[in-house]
Amino acid sequence: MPEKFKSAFVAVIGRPSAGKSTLINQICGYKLAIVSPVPQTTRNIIRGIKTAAAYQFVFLDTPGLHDSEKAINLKLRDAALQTLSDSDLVLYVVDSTRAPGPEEESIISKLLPFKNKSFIAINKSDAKSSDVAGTKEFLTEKLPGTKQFVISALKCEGIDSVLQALEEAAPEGPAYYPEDIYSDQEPVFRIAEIIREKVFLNTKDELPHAVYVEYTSHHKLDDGSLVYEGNLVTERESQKGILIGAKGSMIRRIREEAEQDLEEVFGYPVRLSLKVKVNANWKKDKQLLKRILG
Ligand SMILES: Nc1nc2c(ncn2[C@@H]2O[C@H](COP(=O)(O)OP(=O)(O)OP(=O)(O)O)[C@@H](O)[C@H]2O)c(=O)[nH]1
Ligand SMILES: [Mg+2]
Repeated sequence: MPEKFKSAFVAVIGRPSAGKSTLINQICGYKLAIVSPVPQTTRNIIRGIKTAAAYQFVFLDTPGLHDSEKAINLKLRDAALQTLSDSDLVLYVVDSTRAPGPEEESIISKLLPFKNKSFIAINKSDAKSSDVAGTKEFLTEKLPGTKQFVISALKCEGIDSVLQALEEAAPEGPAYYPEDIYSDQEPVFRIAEIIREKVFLNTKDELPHAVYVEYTSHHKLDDGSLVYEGNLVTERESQKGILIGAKGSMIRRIREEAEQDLEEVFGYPVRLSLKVKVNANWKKDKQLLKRILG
């Protein structure tokens, strides 16, 4: 380990769909956090660990900040905001394809007390609809002096400069995790997340947000594969029907796509046994929310 090893917890915050999870996956080199075009894909603080010769960063992927008074959204927002004060550095990801509106201003007002440890990543510069100049102008006015970097998380462009700036700003400190570790997530949590990603990618309207994955059990088979049993819990009977699909086609697709990703993530086959259940009130059940959102 070099003499002046640096380490930092880095909170990654921004609006839903800004590209926070995509960025962390690219930096860490693994699919740690699930990604989908549906806003509010991330529901938990996901840690992604990046270790280099001279530093270790623990990135804290957060649920996108979204103004809504619903219990689940308030819990997601509280969790994301808590990471601002808990972390050494903050990386604020801004979507340059969306005109900055009141939601962006609301995030900036929460970021202001942490301005001195913050960096801005203006994301999606590769997209046709990206307005980097307009986004820069807005951010320069609202957060003068805060360093901005133009990146494309998707195309892996501009990320090295962000890492360099974070390294310069990071305090000296020890590695918190062994160097070959890139995630501290329990396998059953990662499995549930990848199943949830496939729900987000294959269903639309309100359905993705109506679903959570309830873990039941898992066991290893003699051939080295893992069997995971769980339920996809929805809020309504009609949603249950959509999730099952004609002759079970939807649930089969979700299962097969998830099994394919899981084998890549774990290096051994994961067989999923999934049922669909209805619990009309899961989003209002405080104890359940505490269990699944942490
Ligand atoms: N064109 C383009 N699309 C991107 C880029 N980064 C992310 N996306 C897309 O934007 C969508 C949202 O990405 P996520 O990484 O899930 O965004 P997030 O900020 O984690 O979203 P939440 O978890 O909902 O808060 C996905 O469809 C990504 O493929 C980028 O650099 N360029
Ligand atoms: Mg996310």
